[in-house]
Amino acid sequence: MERTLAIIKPDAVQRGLVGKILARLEAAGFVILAMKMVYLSKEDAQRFYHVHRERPFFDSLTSYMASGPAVALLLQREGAIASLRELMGATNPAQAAAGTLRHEFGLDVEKNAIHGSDSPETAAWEIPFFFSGLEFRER
Ligand code: IDP
Ligand code: MG
Repeated sequence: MERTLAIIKPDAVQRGLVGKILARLEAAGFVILAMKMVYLSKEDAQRFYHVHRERPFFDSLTSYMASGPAVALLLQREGAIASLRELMGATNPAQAAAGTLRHEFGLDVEKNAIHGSDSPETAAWEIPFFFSGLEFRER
């Protein structure tokens, strides 16, 4: 079993899509080990996305991630990291395959509804960014 970190991003929370996205994740076999609504500050968002600090979209991305509440999820499944990336679809919803979460729920390349860790190393850093060991147990 593998674990990954997902975030239902502020655009999706704001449009009332939390329940629909959770239903899609559960239907795809992900077990929710931990979940909470978070209000990232701009500084929190800058820390979370530090790998993108040189990108032209960094300032806009981090302002957007701090623009309203998001839902952080610790998900478990066999092959969770790759499976979630596949279910999410391409970064740009306009290029995401039909049936993917970003195709269905994303607005544009920035406001694309959901985040998912992109590798085991990233997941190992992103999971404790949001969740302490007191907040989940192996299942
Ligand atoms: P990913 O979320 O599919 O892994 P990354 O390239 O890691 O995509 O980018 C992180 C986030 O930054 C994206 O999910 C999206 O919200 C935002 N982003 C990526 N590329 C662009 C862009 O070209 N313009 C604006 N925002 C972008
Ligand atoms: Mg990424």
